[in-house]
Amino acid sequence: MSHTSSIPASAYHKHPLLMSAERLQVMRDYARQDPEAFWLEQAQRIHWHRKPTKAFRGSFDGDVSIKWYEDGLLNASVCCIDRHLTARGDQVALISHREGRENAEKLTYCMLHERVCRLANALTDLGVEKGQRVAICLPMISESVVAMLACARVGAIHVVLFGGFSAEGIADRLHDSGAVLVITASEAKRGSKSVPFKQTMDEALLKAGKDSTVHSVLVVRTSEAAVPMLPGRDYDFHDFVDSFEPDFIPVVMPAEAPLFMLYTSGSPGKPKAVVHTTGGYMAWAAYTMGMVYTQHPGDVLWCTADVAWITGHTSVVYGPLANGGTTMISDSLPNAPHPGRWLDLVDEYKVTMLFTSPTAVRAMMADGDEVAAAHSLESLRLLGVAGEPISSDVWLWYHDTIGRKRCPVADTWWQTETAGIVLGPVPGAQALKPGSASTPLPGLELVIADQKGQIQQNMAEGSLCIARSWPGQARTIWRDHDRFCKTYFSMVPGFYFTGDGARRDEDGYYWITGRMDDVINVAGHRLGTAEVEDALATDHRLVESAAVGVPHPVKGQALVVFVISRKDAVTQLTEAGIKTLVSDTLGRYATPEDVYIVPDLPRTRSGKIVRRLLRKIASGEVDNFGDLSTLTDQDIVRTICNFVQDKK
Ligand code: 6R9
Repeated sequence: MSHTSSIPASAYHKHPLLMSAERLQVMRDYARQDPEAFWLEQAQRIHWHRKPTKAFRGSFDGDVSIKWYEDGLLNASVCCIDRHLTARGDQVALISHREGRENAEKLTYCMLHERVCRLANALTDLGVEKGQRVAICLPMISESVVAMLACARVGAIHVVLFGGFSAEGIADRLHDSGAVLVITASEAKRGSKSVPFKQTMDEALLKAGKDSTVHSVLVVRTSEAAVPMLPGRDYDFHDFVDSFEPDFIPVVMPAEAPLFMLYTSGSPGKPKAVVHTTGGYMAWAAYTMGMVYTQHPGDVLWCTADVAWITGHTSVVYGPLANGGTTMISDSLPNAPHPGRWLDLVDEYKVTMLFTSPTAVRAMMADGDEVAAAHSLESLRLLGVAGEPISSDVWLWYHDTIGRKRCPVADTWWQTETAGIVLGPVPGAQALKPGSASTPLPGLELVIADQKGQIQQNMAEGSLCIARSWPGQARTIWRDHDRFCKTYFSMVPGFYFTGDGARRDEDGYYWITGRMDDVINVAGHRLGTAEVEDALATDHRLVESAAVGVPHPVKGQALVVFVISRKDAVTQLTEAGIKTLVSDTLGRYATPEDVYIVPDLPRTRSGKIVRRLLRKIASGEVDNFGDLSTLTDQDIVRTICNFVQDKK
């Protein structure tokens, strides 16, 4: 809420390496006056085999063409590893904590180099060539970081797939991306549960059948449990990889060569892979992470995101390593085996910067203040969040109880498509407003458009758009440039439309109001309601369905589905059956919180389902539905309300 007063930068200890307010202003002015020079200067944060002489070339109009640093040549793994070997080869680059194992694995830059090179040799031996796609589906273990960097080293495009996807979801993505090789694990532990990575991958490959382009599967054995291996296709990761040479000459890539693609839910329909390229992305990862999470000597950055999301790519792997920092990963849960587990790890590994999701903060808050009070948390100097809106009370709890009022909280707004932080405070250089994602980083020009697409000045509320390109901007949707143009550039012609609504206040601070399309955000995971409805439509006992997001105290939003059952169906639909159908088709993360089997749905005269009403009803409202006169059948609202109330 904007009425919470702001906290001045002077409220915190000013580390000598932090940027001053004056310097930040100089950067903003420079970026505005000479963007070309500004972005060429930011590109110096990374290592180039041939330095670029141009920054941006392209346009948001018509066929949308985006190119950055076009004549530059580089390799992303060199930016993240080789360039640090002389100055800090023995510094820890990666701390990998595994629940249930005594000591975390600590890889120095030299060790990381060795592992990445061995895998790069192994990939080459298996025939992986530059430009080909390699799918990575791993838990949060060191091999996931090594795998991404090894792909980068050989010039292959990595496609990291979330371990929570269903076999069908994985099969679709393998098919769409045309992946030739898969790197996966035998299983993963999530608290007391085992997640069968290899089994799901086998099912996915079986579904893909003869259409599959995958010729090899590397399997990291994460436990003693037996795992079926298909001779000629499956390889034990370490048995195979560890015998290769620990050196590999990086494949030098043009700046605009794709580095990775990442699937994300969008509007409408099926998930799409956004494509990020090497030069712009690397410079952008180094810049955005350097501005907000500046690495000071001795810093340990723990970003708790899964590597399968953009936050994992930029804030766990590429950003901190490009900046020569120490990054930490862990496969633990925030409150298992006991509440406060993540705080134990903050103390144990002397984490200085903790970057997590509002959902995790709310979960910690629900554990009670005593849990936080029982920890030292003295190592922390900066806290951060991203992925979903954080309310001012949760922000203040994080700030006061975890950060002990000593650590600034950086609420950063960004997207898979932006690849790095767009809105976020520069710690030490500006005031913080609890619940606001602050202001754009220098070089970014954000605008708010009204319903007609008119750009609004000063204080305003509307669609959040970006006026000019930035180096980390997604270049296209894999094999569907048309969809890319339509999704992001047709709403407000000439501008990138983010899909989010926002309000800009009197100080130019932005307050995100939420998605404006049919994307919902469950515990920081993007989910398209149309994806859920498509999954449900495969059951022919169902006439129609509507999926909506409703507020949830911990997850931010929860998925609720309404379905109409076919009257003549031989077997009856059940709520449990519907939940299983969604989780089998999309993945466990998409399991609906509630399912209501109803006789009909509220519709307008033109037949459109009125989701606004369903959202209200599912949130427990029983009246205040506003004007219902446009509905074909007003009684249905009362009928559905009764269904929901009966269940509660
Ligand atoms: C980084 C990431 C992007 C969507 C985005 C928005 C929501 C992200 C936010 C936020 C409010 C923040 N979002 N950060 N909403 N405040 N600080 O999460 O990428 O998974 O692509 O999600 O998440 O709705 O459009 P991604």
